[in-house]
Amino acid sequence: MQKILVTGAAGGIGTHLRRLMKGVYPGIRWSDVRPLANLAKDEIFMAADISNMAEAEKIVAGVDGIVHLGGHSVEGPWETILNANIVGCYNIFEAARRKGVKRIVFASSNHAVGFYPRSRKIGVDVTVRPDSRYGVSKAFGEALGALYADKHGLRVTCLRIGNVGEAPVDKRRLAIWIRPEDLVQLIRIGLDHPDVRFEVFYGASDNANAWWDNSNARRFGYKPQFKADDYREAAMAAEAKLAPDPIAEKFQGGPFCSDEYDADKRGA
Ligand code: 15L
Repeated sequence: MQKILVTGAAGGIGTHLRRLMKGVYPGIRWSDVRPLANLAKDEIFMAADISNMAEAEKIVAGVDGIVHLGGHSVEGPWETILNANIVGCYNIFEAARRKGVKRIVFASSNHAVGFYPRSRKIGVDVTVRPDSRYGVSKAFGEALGALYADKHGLRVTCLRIGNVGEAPVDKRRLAIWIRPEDLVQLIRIGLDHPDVRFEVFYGASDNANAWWDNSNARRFGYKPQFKADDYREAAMAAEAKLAPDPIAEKFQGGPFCSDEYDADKRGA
């Protein structure tokens, strides 16, 4: 892979990538609707609102691969999710097809499958069980990825990302945490591995309490370097300070599941 575009570059994950992917690919094009903090002289930035197709086409033109992080990264009102994550995601895939882009790595989320119980270990072949409008938008992005791979031959990797950070911050994150360095490893598999057609990987480090079977990523050579268990004590101390939330504690998506939850009022 030569020329790479990263959307959503001003966000948390984008900020990690600016540090960790510097020099890995020549002349990475960073894009966001917001300006980038501390733009270095050797960084290339193009502002774009990807809910506008013309702007999406402009940033996509001339690249070989895209890391699509752009969009709203948590639950939000339907209008917000619709524009940023449904229309915006469609525009990126469609612009990529029109402009002859070869690969897309799509930042999906654990919230596409958040309503699986924590008691169940899931692989990448399960039916989606979104826990929020945000999770639905990530399931939509995965479906778009499959369509553009099967019908148009784009090579697509969907990363169901857990929680990205330097350390897991509570009990749930002990299961789903990923260090930015391990995420970069997954992204590079999506951009470079010759056998990728359409793949789903879990974005998690080597976590002892994982709820996900990530053997598909390992089949492509993923070797996570970090373990959530190394931070267990601090994470459990932080957990002890949280208010009890039985619905969040039952399901993998945690507070995304208990937020607006009223199934019990309908006898479920
Ligand atoms: C996500 O998908 C969000 O983007 C991130 O902000 C976290 O909330 C994460 O999931 C999580 O589940 O912890």
